[in-house]
Amino acid sequence: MFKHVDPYAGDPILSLNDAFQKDPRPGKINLSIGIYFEDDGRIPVLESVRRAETQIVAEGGPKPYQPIEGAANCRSAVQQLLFGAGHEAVASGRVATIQSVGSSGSLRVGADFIHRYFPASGVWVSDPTWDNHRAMFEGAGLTVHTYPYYDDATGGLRFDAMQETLRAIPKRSVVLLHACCHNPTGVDPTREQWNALIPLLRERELLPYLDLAYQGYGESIEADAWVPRAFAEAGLSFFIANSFSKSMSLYGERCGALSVVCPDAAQAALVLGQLKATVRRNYSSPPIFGGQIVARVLTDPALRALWEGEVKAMRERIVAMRKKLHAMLSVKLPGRNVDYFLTQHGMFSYTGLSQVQVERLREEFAVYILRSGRLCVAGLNSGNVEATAVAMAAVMAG
Ligand code: KET
Repeated sequence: MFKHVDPYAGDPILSLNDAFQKDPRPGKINLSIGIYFEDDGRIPVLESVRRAETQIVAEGGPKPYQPIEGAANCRSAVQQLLFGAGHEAVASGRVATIQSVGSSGSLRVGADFIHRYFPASGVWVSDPTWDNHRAMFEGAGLTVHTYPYYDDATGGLRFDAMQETLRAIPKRSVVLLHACCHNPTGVDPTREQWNALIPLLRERELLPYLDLAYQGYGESIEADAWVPRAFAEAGLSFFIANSFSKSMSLYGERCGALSVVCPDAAQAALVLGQLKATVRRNYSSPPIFGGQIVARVLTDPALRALWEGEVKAMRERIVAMRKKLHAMLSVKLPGRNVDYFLTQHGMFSYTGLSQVQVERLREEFAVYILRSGRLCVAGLNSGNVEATAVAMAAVMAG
C-alpha cells in the first residue's frame, strides 16, 4: 500500500537536534536549534510564565474549544505588543489577528490565504533564510524565489542588490522580511535602510510578510517591534507572524499569532473571516494553555514587568557569550577577523564555516552547528564556551 511513499530526508534543524540527543558523548555541545538555554544548559521556565501558570491552574477553569481565531484577550494583547498601546491601526480595527499554533502555524495560515486570494503572486525570501520558510510557502502551493541579502565577502547586507531585485519583481509579489534578528545571518537592515524599503514596497505594490520570531532578543521588546509599527504608520498593508516560543521560552506550547494589517476595518473583517476558514479546515482552533499564559503575562502589570526583565537578562547573556567566544577565538586565531560575533544580532551567528568544517566540529568535537554554518550563541554557557572555542579554532585553522 505505501511502497511508493518517499523516504523523508529529514529536517536540517530538527533532525540535527534529534541526532544531538542520541549522541552518547558526554561533552557534547548543542549550538544547532534556535532555543535559548540558561547558563546551566537548561531551557528556562521564566518566572513570569511560572507565576502565570500557577494562577491559571489555581483558577481551575475548564478547557473548552477556543474560538477558531483564538482567545480575544490573547489576540488583543498581541496587537498591543506589536503596535503599541493605542496605535491608530489597532484602534481603527484594521488589524486582523488570529492566535495560532506557534508562528509556524501563522506563517502557514497566511501562506494558504495568499495562495487563495493572490494565486498569481510569487513569494520572495532572503538569500539565505530560515530553512522552513521555503518549505512552508511551497507546501501551500506558492512559488518561492530569493532576493539578495547576505554578503559572504563582507559579512554585511547586499542592500543595493536587494533593492534592485525588489524593484524589478512583479507587483503584488509577497516579500518575506525578518523584522529583527535575521535567521540565520544575524544581519538586519538599519532603520535608514528600512525607511528606504518602505516607499519601494509601496510604490511597487508589494505585499510584505514580516516574521517576528525573536522579539526582545535584538535591542528590546519595544525596539524590535519598530518595523511593523513603521510599516503600519506608512500605510502599507502587510502580514506579520509573531512567536512566543523564544520570547517567553514557550516552545512546546506552540503559541504565536498572525496579524494582517489592512487598509480599513471592513477589509480586516473580510480577511479575518477567511483566516478563520483556513484554520477551521486545517486544525479547527488553537491550543488553549499557551495563549492563556501569554495573555496573562502581557496584561498583568507585575508579570509584564517581570517578563521584560527576564527577556533583557536573556538578551544580555547572549551578548556576554558573543564577547567571550570572540575574545577566545581572537587569541587562538590571531589575524583572523571574527568580529561578526560582536556585530550580528539575536540568537545566531553566521560563522562562514564550510560544510566540511561543520562536519569536523560534530564528528571530532561533538559540537553541533547547522550545515549552513549557523551557530546558536544562546546555546553557549560558561561551561562550554572554552571547548567550543578550542573546537572552532582547530577546524578553522586546519
Ligand atoms: N520564524 C523564524 C525566523 C524562526 O527562526 C522560527 C523557529 C520560527 C519562525 C518558528 O517558530 P515557532 O516556534 O513556530 O513560533 N526557528 C528555530 C526552530 C525551528 O527551526 O523550528 C530555529 O531556526 O532553529
